[in-house]
Amino acid sequence: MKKNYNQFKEFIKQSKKILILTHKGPDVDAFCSSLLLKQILLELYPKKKVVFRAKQNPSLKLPGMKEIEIVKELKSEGFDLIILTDAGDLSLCIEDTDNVEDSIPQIIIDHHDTFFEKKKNTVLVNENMSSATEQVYMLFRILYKNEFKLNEDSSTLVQYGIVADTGRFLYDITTPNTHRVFADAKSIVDVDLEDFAYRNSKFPREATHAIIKYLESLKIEKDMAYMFVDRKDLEEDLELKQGASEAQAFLRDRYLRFIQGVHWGFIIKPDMNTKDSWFVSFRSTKGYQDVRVIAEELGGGGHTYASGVLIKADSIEALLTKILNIIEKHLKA
Ligand SMILES: [Mn+2]
Repeated sequence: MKKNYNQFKEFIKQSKKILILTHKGPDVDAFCSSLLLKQILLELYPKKKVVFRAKQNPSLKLPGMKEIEIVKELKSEGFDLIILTDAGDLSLCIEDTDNVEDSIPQIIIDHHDTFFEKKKNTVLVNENMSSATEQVYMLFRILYKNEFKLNEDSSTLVQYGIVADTGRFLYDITTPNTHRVFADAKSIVDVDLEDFAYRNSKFPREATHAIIKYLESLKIEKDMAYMFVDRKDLEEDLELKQGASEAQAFLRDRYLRFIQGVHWGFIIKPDMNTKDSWFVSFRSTKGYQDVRVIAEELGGGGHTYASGVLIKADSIEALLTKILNIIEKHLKA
């Protein structure tokens, strides 16, 4: 048995109150892996207290989502173990205003390529799988063997998490094991994937105004495109502020790389919680640009063709200069 697997079990056994957290702005895999983890832990250890806290609900219906504790501020008081899913470091899960003790033992269950400095009292489980959901499933499958059984709810979570993060098995993070795990889950309950993919790709009509604003900023340089909205515009325009996140996700996933001649690029959104922080998301078509190295140099991380960074800059102009300089450097390299 792998050493970190045994450590995982030890950490769980020694704890009484477990807090599950996932990355900020959680996606489907973040929610599915967290909910799956919570459900399995409660089945295996009914006497332990297991709480999953987040600042927002999933945008579509997921089994067990009613048990998510929605909070304004994340707090770790009273817990003796923190488990992070779909994130490699606590800093990706909390904001400055949150109250989470870094000294509490931590288990990190992740699948991203970016690795953080290892801290004391921390167990890392990351075998670079397709999704955090697949990693949670494999961990329990191997550690608990026949004690661990899927039911309808957990099978649904496994399928949704994998389908969301692999883009319905299109991305090359999909491995034979991903298909095996999916097959295990599908033999318990057959979820309607077409319906799920459709619901998962909906966006609110309120995002339209923000989409227009973003498109006004579109710049294309050779095979790269980028878009942004400025913090000043966001502060003065409530409609833009409310739609910015959805617009950013829509344009990032379904517009940026789909312009003829464009293969990669980035999109910027101001972080409204801190006055000088910005989210920058990079995306590339397979085989074109390694955007992870660019994000890493800016202090972020992710996958080769999908990466991101939360970055500080005084103005949108200063931020763009910083990003474009690093891009230029990597293009020459
Ligand atoms: Mn993920």
